[in-house]
Amino acid sequence: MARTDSPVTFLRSEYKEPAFLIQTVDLDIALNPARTIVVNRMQMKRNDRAGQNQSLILHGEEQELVSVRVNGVIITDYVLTPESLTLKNLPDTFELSITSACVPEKNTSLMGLYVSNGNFFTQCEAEGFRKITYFLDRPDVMATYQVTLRALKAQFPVLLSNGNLIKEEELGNGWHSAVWQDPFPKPSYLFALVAGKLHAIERTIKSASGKSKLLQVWVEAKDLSKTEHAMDSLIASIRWDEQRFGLELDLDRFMIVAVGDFNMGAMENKGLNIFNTKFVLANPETATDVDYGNVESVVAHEYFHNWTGNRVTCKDWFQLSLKEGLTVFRDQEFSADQMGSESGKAVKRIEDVRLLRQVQFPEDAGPMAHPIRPDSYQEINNFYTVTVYEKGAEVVRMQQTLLGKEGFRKGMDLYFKRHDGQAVTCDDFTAAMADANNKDLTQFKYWYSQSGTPRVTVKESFNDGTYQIKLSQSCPSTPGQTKKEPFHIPLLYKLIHKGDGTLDGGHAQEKLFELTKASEVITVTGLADKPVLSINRNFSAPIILEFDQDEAELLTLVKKDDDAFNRWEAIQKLYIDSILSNTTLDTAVIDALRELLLDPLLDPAFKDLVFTLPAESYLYEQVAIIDPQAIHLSRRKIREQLATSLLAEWTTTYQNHQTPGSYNPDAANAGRRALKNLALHMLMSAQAPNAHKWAQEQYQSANNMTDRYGALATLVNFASPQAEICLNDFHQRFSDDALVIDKWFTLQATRQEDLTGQHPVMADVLTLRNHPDFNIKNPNRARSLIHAFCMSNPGAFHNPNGESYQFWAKQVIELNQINPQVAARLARGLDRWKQFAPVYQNHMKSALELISRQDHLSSDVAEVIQKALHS
Ligand code: B3K
Ligand code: ZN
Repeated sequence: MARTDSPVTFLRSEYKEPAFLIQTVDLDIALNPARTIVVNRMQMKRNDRAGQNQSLILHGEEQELVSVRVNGVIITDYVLTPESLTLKNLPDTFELSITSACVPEKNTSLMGLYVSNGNFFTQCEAEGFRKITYFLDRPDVMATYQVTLRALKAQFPVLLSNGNLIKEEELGNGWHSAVWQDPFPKPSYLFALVAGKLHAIERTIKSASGKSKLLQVWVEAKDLSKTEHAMDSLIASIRWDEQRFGLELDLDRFMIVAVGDFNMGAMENKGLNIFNTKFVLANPETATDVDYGNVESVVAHEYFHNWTGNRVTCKDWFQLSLKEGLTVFRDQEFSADQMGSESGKAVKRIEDVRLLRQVQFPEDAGPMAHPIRPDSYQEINNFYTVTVYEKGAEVVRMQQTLLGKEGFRKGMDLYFKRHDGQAVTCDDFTAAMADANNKDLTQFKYWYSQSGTPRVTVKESFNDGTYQIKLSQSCPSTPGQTKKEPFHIPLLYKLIHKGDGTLDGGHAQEKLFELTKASEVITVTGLADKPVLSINRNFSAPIILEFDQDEAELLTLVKKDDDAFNRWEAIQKLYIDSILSNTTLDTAVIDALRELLLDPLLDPAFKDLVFTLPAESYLYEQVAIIDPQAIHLSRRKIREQLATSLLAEWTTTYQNHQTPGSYNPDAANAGRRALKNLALHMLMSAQAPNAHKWAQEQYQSANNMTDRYGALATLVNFASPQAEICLNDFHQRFSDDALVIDKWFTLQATRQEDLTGQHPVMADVLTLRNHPDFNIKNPNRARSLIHAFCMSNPGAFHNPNGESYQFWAKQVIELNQINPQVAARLARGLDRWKQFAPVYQNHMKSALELISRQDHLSSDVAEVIQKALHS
């Protein structure tokens, strides 16, 4: 976060114990948007495990230091820099009291204490607490907190902090106060406060051991009717963690608060989770099925952190995946269980893998590639990545696959038994898994230390009833890592019979093969004919599989595989082959797809994924030199082929998947809507005679946002004459709802490029950038237009004229001044520039250089740009 002209690199190998420990923290905060005064009283103790006579170096940024007292006596012989406060010659134990001031209303970085729509909020992870007070702002310093909040009651009637409410008082002059106590020691990054005009819905439940728990969801008054789903999701999460992992809510009260200005999704502050409104508010008119699913999984994710992250936390920020990978794995498992059916679980798995491949695989192949436990960073905020989160979750999942569900649970139990209340490492986690199961995970740990996506090549042979599978693994070199050791890769596989799909006896079972060497062979004897291999079932390892199966074999998998993931995967391979060779799909493939589309036993949500083509960013990873327009056009051609060759089926699909009656967000209904809206899109693409009329009718008569937005998206994407009227109607209808207006921006920023060149998306984006509703300071709004266009519309963004890259650079530069985290996220947009064909590459390079020439780049943006240009 700190602005820096000479970047400092932090190394995992340089971990040092803190010189002092902070046992208790007593904060007294007088809240005022223009000048907030913080009095921080800490009981300090020298750390026996660190060297003696060390100075105390406290972190502190963007504060005005008012006074420092040691054991009640004012001292002045300290050293103050823009980033630290150093005290020397201290006793072994003492009380340190620091008074400082900050200006929340000027804080646009949204880290530390800030104001959003007149209310106060905090964001401390990773290093925001140091903007509130001087502190040992590192996760291995854990203390218990008591917090007194003071504010004008009329303006800030609600005062919230972590833990339990102890006391409320009227103070005179219109001021009031509240005292909060959190009984659990925590690192500073889990501190939070909220103050302002907010209202809550409440429920009281009994936890597994019969204790009463008060649950609250706090929002602005106008949003109270959109909180039910978040509350239901919270209760479902509490129940799931009790049942699956035996983990109970430990506080008497648990609060969720929604805020409209927030850098990311949500934050797991102890007992006081703060959420982006996007992941709390939902009602049928304003939220889509996808939004409903996201609210459920983000609420679950933050709640699950209470154990994986808060009760057991990270020793340093290099261990981030210890809490994030594990918690993503837990929220994925939770959401899968909420799907209600086996095929629903497969749908969830496919969605998770799609995200991994679209975003994490490119990251792992680019200049920012890092292991899930990085060894170095310049700006920790840049390491809240899909690698740490999503690949981290895959690494946890592989441990469950290797140990079995019960073995994994034993490992989790041991992890909590050993480490509750501690700040620990990824090694401690794998040690608990290994020890509880008597399993050697030494080699497995390369997944934590090596970056890059491993490639596994499969070669088969079949002779006289003996079938051999030769597996070889390798991993491309990544920044700082040229040589890689072989990974321990769990591969689920099964042999499928070409005819009816099943083989006899022992051959019919799914098996687990643990690939540990550079190359190994699996031999199966006694087979009548060559089987079809289904391997890496359910995506058992996050690898790139290099396996040449011909169309006939892939179609056998499409038709006969009982692993839904691999059925889907076989279709993806057929799509990729056609797109990359710029051909069309064979009739046999279209026939197989027709059968799937009409199969009454298949889940509509699964069918929707079957017809969703691989993302452009994933296709880019399949070629040596990226020609984004060629890939875009060829991908569009395949979609048009799917639309026209199955025209009759899309018509019946559209008609047969209506969901009349009141809105129900459950997986079954959401799946029907997803497929129906895909059908509408296909009908438009195929220029079916009724398509425009149906889309317009659906737009007007929809009783839920999924259908209204789905219809509008179709009209806009296919430049229907009705598009503008409906867009205006949509804006007017929802003008008071910021999250829906975000959708309105995103839809226009991500629409399909007009191939005639008459009406380029870039031109619309420039107009929208000046729209009165656009506000670059609000992260959701900035992302809804700028990030959406630059990062989610590759067909329009990658224009050989290079204009959009200049636009991108200017936005990064402007955001850098306002909010370095939002800027740095956008700055990742050209990570893969060196892979692009020269005409694009040259424009990209000048855009990157334009940014790198700026003075006062934040450490966030500087790290991203410098790595893109130089690694
Ligand atoms: N732990 C937070 C992320 C904080 C990001 C700081 N730049 C949310 C989450 O992963 O649950
Ligand atoms: Zn998290």
